[in-house]
Amino acid sequence: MSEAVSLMAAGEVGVITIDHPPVNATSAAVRQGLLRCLEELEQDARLVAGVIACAGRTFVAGADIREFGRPPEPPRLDELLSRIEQSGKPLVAALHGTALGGGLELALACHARVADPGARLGLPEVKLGLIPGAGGTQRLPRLVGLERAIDMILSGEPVTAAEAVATGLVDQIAEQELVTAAANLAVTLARAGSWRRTGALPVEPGDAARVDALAARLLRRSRGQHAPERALEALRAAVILPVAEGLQRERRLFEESRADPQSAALRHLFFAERSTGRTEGKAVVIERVAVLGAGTMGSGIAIALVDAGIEVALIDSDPASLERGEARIRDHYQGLVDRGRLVPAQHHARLAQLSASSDLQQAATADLIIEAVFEDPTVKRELFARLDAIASSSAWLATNTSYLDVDAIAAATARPERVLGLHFFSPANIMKLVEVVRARATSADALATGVALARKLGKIPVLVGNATGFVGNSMLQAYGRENQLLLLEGATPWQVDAALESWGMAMGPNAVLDLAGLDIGYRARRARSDLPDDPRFFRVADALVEQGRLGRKSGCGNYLYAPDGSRQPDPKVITLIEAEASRLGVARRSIDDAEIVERCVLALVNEGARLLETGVAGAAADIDVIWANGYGFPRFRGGPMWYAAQCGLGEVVAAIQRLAEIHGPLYWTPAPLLMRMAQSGEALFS
Ligand code: 3H9
Repeated sequence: MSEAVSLMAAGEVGVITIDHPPVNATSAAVRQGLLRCLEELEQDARLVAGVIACAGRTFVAGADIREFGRPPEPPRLDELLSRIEQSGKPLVAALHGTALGGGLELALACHARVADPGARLGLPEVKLGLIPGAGGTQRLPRLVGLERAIDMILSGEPVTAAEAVATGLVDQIAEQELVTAAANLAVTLARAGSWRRTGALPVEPGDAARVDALAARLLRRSRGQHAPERALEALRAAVILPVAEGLQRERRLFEESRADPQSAALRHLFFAERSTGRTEGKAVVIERVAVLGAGTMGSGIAIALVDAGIEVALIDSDPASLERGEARIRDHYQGLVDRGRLVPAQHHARLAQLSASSDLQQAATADLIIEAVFEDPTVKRELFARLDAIASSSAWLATNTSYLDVDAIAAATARPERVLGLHFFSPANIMKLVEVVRARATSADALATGVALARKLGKIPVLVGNATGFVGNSMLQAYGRENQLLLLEGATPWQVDAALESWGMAMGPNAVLDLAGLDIGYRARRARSDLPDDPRFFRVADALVEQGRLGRKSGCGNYLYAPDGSRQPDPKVITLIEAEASRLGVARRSIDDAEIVERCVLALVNEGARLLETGVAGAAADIDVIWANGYGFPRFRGGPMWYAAQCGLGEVVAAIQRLAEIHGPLYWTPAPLLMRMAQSGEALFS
């Protein structure tokens, strides 16, 4: 087996190369190899300096995340990097691809940094519930100042090579071959006989008021998470403590974050997001897509496709709707130009990829047709029946329905094996999640093609089975049902929202209903025959619609909206809820926040378990990915199923049974899968 790290002489420079696919993470073998090569380099009198570079697609993209759950193997990365910093020969990091986390920390410990123009550099540890643990919080502020370091570390967002050179994070952008450029700089440093040790530099503390405001803003954004708070503490230590003590403080805080259940949850999602959408089929490359329906969803999908370099024919039989959709897309791109995020040439190229027409025949040359017309099963079936005669025989047909039966839609065509669901979330150009729906006849190649397309769009595809609402919306129905019952029983919409938001949900369910438009669910419920025979079911939402309160778009719904979009509680809503509760004979009482969270979250878990058992969800991790990426479930809780596993399935079942005693079995019969697992001790996650 070839070594993960090797040393080769290039003239008087020793080039240390890390070759550890896929992303050159600093696994034990890499750390050991680096130490060995460093010692060889130091002992070799012919070599005056060194370069640390990587083979493959990227410089080190971080510590090996898989190792965090295991006992550490020596040498520790932080100790190795301090050793590198103290080396008697100058070392230059040659950065390409993504120098992230422990990778950027390795570069910071070197004596200079040269970057490929396309490199990106960052410390994304907070996204894994961690803080940089190998000197990042102490060395980065010494190079770029406290304010920029806070920005990079608390946001976790990477910077470009150009930004890095402007802030002093890297010394040069390579204008020639990267390793040669780094070697030349290393020789220059050796000849000069002096080089900078990052740890010896002072920290530029910046303007205290500005730094405090930035930190407060970033902490607000990461509400509920522990890692950004810890990272800030470590960064502040860099200003007041000598570097050796600062490094110790960082290490303690890193270890605390590594042991924090929030980090385990975030690491679970990291791997879960990369494990979804695995299929046996063979994906076909999609170059041209017809999007049918130019509404909000259709135009959002069109933008996502255009951004990925795909040619799009936007088709809508209603010329006015087509015009509005096209205008929406043009406005979107013009907005990017105005904000300097798109240069005119790119703007022109994007628009050139898009055509708009009222003629369905324009779909004839598409590799894939995505239907995004309104949620009416008859309209959809008729459209698919017409597509057979128009679409090329090799074209795939996808529906963007969010809950209708994909089998019924596929049955309208003569090629059901080429029909699948691609359930995008709104706004489709922003939301990462796509449920790739497998109907009865859908072929493996159709699924693989849908998954590959979603990945090309930068989305996270999750394979799901064909059941009303698939995975995400089935669970949303259970969650929404509890919200609605809590309202009848005595909670207010703003209390429910506040309780769930402070638990970590991005937005409370009543604010979400207002945003989406209460009439959407109202219409959908009327079209369904499979809903529980329960007069309380979504009764508050329905009563709001019947009073013309449709949500934000009508200025009122669960809340009252000011023209600037801000919301406030509306006493009329309480009157309406009280009237409905009294009509239905529901006794009202005071409800505490813990009950709100317990009932809404357990409703999700129980429904998730049912979907898992019936195979509509392929894995517990898939459910977590769906809820974290499509429904604002707090990532630091890992998703509903991870959360349930952490609570303990025995506890979860006991809590559901307790709720059944109070509220009856209609909604609170524990899913058989949960019962079995709780009894046998089998785990949801291996
Ligand atoms: C850290 O560094 C802590 C230190 O401060 C302190 C230490 C003491 N480890 O994403 P992709 C795998 S924390 C292990 O599909 P892309 C990934 O699972 C770390 N495995 O590719 C996948 O495996 P598979 C800070 C990793 O091109 C394969 O590589 N660093 C790691 O879309 C390809 O990944 C980060 O948080 C890892 N660090 O994106 C960076 N990274 O093929 C995390 C990736 O079996 N990584 N894998 O599914 C990323 O952001 C992206 O992977 C990257 C490439 C941008 C690098």
